[in-house]
Amino acid sequence: FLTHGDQLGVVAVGFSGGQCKPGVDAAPSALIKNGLLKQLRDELDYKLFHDDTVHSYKELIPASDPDYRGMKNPLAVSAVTRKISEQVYSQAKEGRCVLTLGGDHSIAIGTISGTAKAIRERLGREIAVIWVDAHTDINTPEASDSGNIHGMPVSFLSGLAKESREDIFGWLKEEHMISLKKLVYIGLRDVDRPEKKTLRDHGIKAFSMHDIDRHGIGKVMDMALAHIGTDTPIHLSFDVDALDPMWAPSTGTPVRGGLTLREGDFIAECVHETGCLIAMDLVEVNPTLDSGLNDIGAHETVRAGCSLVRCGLGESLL
Ligand code: B3U
Ligand code: MN
Ligand code: MN
Repeated sequence: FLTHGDQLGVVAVGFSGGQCKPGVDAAPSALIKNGLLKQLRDELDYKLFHDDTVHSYKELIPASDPDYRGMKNPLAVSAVTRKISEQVYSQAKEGRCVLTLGGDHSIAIGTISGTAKAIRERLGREIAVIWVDAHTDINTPEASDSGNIHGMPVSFLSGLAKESREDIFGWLKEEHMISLKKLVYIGLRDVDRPEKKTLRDHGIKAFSMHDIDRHGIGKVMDMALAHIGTDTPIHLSFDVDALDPMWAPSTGTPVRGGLTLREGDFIAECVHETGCLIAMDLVEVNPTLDSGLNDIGAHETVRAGCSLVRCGLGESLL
């Protein structure tokens, strides 16, 4: 077994600096208020390990944070993700599965570097990453049009983007890194041109919505998990914008033509079933963005997020 099955480390990250829309920092409280942690404790029987507070990391955010290599809020995102990396590492090194509630997707720089380091030290293994998202988040700073760091985490985690300044991701060392060979994307439909070139050049395994339409989600999950191989520790990083806006409208960059909630839950269930899940992130829920089109708004997005997490943590097991 890769983790103690009954123990769950929880990190609640109220941080939105990886992109420009406020409100994604309110997601952890909204998810918890909707009963997520109580359900994990009372219905799924996890013993939870976490601080009582949702971290805002205010003390780490500098008064002045000018753009650097086109990145917005570089000092803040670097300092906050460095702290998250330590938080996740200290949970994972105890052998716990770690649940991180974001926050925007830049926080994965922290979560994945933390588990990569802990699993190397504890098991001598490299982790695999399943990245469920409408986007690939693999822009380098120079290739990014937006400068938003939530579109760059995979490039920093894989070493595609390098920076020697310790205060701007230079703290990421070899031990924190992941291999692009053990990365699988699911749900893609809004990928920038330089990102497509990166996928091709590095032969990165990627299942777009087109692939899901063609093969069905069952076959896609078989192929995704076959690529990773059995008995490999898996970090599942789930961006709620992978879901269709019908199910998850309250997110910063909704893209039509996405996963149904059931397909999202199925992905999480399949990862759980492997017995190899060592960490899950749920990111980009923004309860303050309400489309107002109908009654499927912020509340539905929060509910969908809770469902994804419960499925990843074993709710559907009979
Ligand atoms: N690829 C674009 C858009 C984007 C990435 N992730 C989200 N949006 N959520 C970028 O800004 O890098
Ligand atoms: Mn993302
Ligand atoms: Mn996304």
